[in-house]
Amino acid sequence: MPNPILHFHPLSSCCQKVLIAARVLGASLDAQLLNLGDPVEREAFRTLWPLGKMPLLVEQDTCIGETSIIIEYLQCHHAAQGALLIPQDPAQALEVRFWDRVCDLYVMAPMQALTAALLQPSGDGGGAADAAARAMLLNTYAVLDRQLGGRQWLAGDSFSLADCAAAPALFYAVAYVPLPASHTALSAYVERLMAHAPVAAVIDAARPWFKHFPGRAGLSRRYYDPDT
Ligand SMILES: N[C@@H](CCC(=O)N[C@@H](CS)C(=O)NCC(=O)O)C(=O)O
Repeated sequence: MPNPILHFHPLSSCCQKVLIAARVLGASLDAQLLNLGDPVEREAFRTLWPLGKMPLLVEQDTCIGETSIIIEYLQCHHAAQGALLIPQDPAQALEVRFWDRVCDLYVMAPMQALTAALLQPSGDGGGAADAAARAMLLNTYAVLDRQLGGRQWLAGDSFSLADCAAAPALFYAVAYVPLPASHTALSAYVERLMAHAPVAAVIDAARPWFKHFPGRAGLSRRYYDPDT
């Protein structure tokens, strides 16, 4: 059976979430580069997936959208023996899914809102929506910092779906709103995430594209040097 096709872009935080998961699960995908900035490609993609959002997984004639659903699908149908990102125990699975939602809705979404504001024709960010997104990030950082006290990963004892969501969302979010120095557990967690091999590989593959990230000025020099 052919591999499922992942329509993706290496710079996209949502796509990175699924790429990290695919590595952890040992799932083989055929990656199809998607440039939604190209109007023709965008229109063609919308005929396949009217919601117009990436990533999209296509397996034979079935389209599977939404990062968390794609990851659960990969775990069910394409994971190496024993590889898990959502625990089998229902209570543990619920905890993982909860923190995945927290990262998507309260880190990924405000980070995307800040990116979208910079992509507006005025391009200066600012404004009430911008302030709300920044406040949401700071509030979520505090929640995550509390959760991470004494823990290695966000939910449960092992790297999970929640960490797949957290890694790219936090990577870009801190470029806009740095972590407060008092959040030592969260800061250590971000370092741990970035050093984790599947995350490091996906972030590394995105390096050539960081020059197109509207918040690039806030990225650590480790990842983006404006002078090169
Ligand atoms: N809730 C969706 C979010 C998907 C999403 O926002 N994707 C972004 C890339 S990170 C996208 O397609 N943006 C292009 C656009 O909105 O036109 C998921 O988890 O898959």
